[in-house]
Amino acid sequence: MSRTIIVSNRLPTKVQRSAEGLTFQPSEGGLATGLGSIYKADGNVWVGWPGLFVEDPNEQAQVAERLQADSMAPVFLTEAEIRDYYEGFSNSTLWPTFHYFTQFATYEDAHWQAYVAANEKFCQAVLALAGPDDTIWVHDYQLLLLPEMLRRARPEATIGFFLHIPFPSYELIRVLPWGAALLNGMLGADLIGFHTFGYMRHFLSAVSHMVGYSNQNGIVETPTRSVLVDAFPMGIDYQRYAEAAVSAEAEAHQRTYRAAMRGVRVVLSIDRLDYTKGIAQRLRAFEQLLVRHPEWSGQVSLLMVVVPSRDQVAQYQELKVEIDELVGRINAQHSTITWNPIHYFYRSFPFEELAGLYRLADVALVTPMRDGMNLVAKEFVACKTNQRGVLILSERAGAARELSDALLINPTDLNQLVEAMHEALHMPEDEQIAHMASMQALVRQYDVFAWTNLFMERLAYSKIKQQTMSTD
Ligand code: GDG
Repeated sequence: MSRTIIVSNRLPTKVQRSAEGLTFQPSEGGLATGLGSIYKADGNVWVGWPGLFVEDPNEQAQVAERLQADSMAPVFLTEAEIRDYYEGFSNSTLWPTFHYFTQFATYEDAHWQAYVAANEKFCQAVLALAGPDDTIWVHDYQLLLLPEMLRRARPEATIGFFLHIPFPSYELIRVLPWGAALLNGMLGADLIGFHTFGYMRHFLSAVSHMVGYSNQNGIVETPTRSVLVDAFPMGIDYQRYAEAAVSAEAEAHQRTYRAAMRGVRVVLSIDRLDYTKGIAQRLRAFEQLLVRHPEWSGQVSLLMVVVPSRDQVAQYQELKVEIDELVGRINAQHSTITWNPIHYFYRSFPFEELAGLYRLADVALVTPMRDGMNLVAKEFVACKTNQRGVLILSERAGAARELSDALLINPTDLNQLVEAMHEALHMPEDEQIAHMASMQALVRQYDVFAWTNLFMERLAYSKIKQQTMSTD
């Protein structure tokens, strides 16, 4: 029987250490939902790091046994691997480079060596489970070398790769001393997927300049195989968000929030703490809105959720300080006894409360400097079941390619951001409904299940094509 093996840096279950011992919490992430029907099916498995350091072999066995019952197989990382492969090469070299933040990128040979070794470790974990004809779907920038490693060991396997972050211009890739090796790593796959055609074009151009393989209609010809490259914009579980937004729980949350806000309009901002998300720029723009359009003073509040992330990396710690200071300064300068300009939460909310916030918001401010896709934009759209509300969206988020009915802005252009907020808060209801309805139709149709099916179908097709070509 042929199996499907999903591989990503993190497993879809969060394992944490508490006073009572280890706890296991299923992740609510979009990827886990979308791939749930695949990895939970008979014989299939998800391979990845459980997200914490486990040293004791007995404890490792206990974690492995528990995860195995839920179709998962853990890859345990050492403290040095977490530091050099994960926080180092993945999050301090690839993440900033692929998001055009080269000023934050480090180029450490030791981190590169750890990245190669960790990819090899994931490879061994997959090989321990995979048969020669299995389908393996590898995810994201932490595992760029894995497709080629797997290909060498399992030449007949069907291997797919999907990148969740942007693929930048060739000019950025060639800055990396290991650029060609990374491209060759990805080319071990039969199918390589990106969120947008733009990222796909950047990849093809980098491959042609740095590896010397040309392509025709997205098919890269290597000396031994052809590799299909395509765009698959990732969706969300639309139904789940739409239903959560009208649930009794979300309604109760929304009612409490509304009463507390006393008629003040709400601009919502939700992100992981990350310099790519444009959080500080957003705060400055909100401050300018109050300065340039003082009529909004006392009438509108920014509700900002920042989810803690990567707090071991220096830039993230600095960004946290910057955000804390900006919020403090703006609130100190503008608040009144009865009104707070910014409600700032540095934590994550349970799913139903999140749905309540989406439902409450008059405007969602999704203004990343760069973002592979951005699912928050799509979740906001799905939760607006009465079709009132305005999405302000950065043109540099992958989601902007699909959600062209949003108010699209350049996040560096502070003036544009200020005026977009002003316009959004003034937008007549019939206009809001027209834009929201057309975005909803799109987000509903191309949901995460459609995304998964399309990728798996194309992967199967790329393999059949490969086989017909080799027998011709
Ligand atoms: C990467 C790429 C790409 C946020 N706050 C809370 C919460 N969230 C959930 C959101 C959303 C998810 O986190 C964030 O997803 P994004 O897509 O916005 O961003 P990244 O984490 O950077 O994801 C990105 C994605 O991969 C998929 O390919 O779109 O471009 O960077 O689902 O709802 N969830 C809960 N409470 C919170 O407070 N429960």
